[in-house]
Amino acid sequence: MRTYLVTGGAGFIGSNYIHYMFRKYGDEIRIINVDALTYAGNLENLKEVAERSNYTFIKADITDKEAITKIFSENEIDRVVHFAAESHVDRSIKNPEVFVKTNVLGTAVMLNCARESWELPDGSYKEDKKFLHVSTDEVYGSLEDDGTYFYETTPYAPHSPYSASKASSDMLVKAYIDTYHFPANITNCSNNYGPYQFPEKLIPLIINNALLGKKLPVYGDGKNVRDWLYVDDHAKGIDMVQEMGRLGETYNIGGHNEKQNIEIITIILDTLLEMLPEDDARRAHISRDLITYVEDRKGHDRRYAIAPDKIKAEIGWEPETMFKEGIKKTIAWFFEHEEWMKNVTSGDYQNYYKEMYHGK
Ligand code: NAD
Ligand code: TDX
Repeated sequence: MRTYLVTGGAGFIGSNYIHYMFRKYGDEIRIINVDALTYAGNLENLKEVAERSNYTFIKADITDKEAITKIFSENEIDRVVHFAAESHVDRSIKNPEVFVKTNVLGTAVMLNCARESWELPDGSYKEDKKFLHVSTDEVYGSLEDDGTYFYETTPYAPHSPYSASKASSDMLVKAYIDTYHFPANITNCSNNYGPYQFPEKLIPLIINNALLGKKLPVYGDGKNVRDWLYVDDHAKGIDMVQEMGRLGETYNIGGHNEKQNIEIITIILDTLLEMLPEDDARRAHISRDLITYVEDRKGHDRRYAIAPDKIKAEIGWEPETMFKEGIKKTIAWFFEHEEWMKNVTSGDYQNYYKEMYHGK
């Protein structure tokens, strides 16, 4: 039975990945989820799998070398899937240091512990060991509105402290591949959306605010473009790259679904009205009047767009969920999980929101 060590599995993409993997492989695999449970980590995301005999949760910080070494020494790990990171650009602008600590130092610790556990005295590796580093398209910088795309060969040009820290972590993985022939892949993915996404990110924030009749904050002119991918499609891509990708290679994963932020917001408003029952009182306040233009994000990247040609040609992965369908599934999930939203937006979230949006 193959054993996976998943880092950051209590966050948005990590928890969706764990659900995906158990749906796909059932009892054929074992998953150990290591997560420090920062503000973004939530064990409620995993309550359906918590009792499985082939699932274990360990609360640990990936920068804690001793704790990570212990996990490798007590378990025969076959796959590492490394999600754990500080992931929100706006937070990185306010507090960059924790991004360097978790994203760069944490990745170094994960790489080093895996290498120490997997490397044989002659410099080769135990059979069938693989490390997948989950990264972002933001490392490539910003595109103009000119129909160009990010490719695996696009030079790195990160702008925010978040993307600079992710770029550094990618460089470390590449250094391990080149220096130690370390058995790793990197995936650089576009913006994800779907169940369990923390409402500091655009889509869940807009859904939550619209349902509460709160203003919908749009940065700058609202015409920045992101390439949205439904999170299950990402989870599938990660698994396919790890099992079918060429070791040492980077694969871009993207939705082929570019939209301006303002388009996303109007689609969400229209879909909410389409889906809410006729007698639901919240319909009365859901309108475009809630859209509020606010100060732009510092260093705001204009456009991200991925051409997922390599992953399609080599591995056969393609995005499967059309945005119209994905956003309906996402909104339906939020309707069914009002308690989840209430829980994650109580406490610290209120302070974050007040500071970030000046009480608007
Ligand atoms: P998230 O913020 O929702 O989750 C991050 C998880 O990592 C949380 O569970 C948190 O508790 C955990 N974590 C943070 N610091 C830790 C530490 N020091 N030790 C152990 N655990 C720690 O993030 P996400 O949106 O699920 O993103 C997951 C990964 O995917 C990240 O590496 C991110 O850069 C990458 N990514 C995200 C997107 C996106 O659209 N969200 C797109 C492309 C790539
Ligand atoms: O209130 C808002 N208003 C607004 O206009 C928020 C939260 C965002 N925005 C804009 C900024 C971006 O142009 O919406 C766009 C999307 O913003 P985020 O959801 O914060 O995502 P982004 O900055 O694009 O980064 C995301 O995708 C790549 C993830 O957070 C990263 O972890 C991932 O690497």
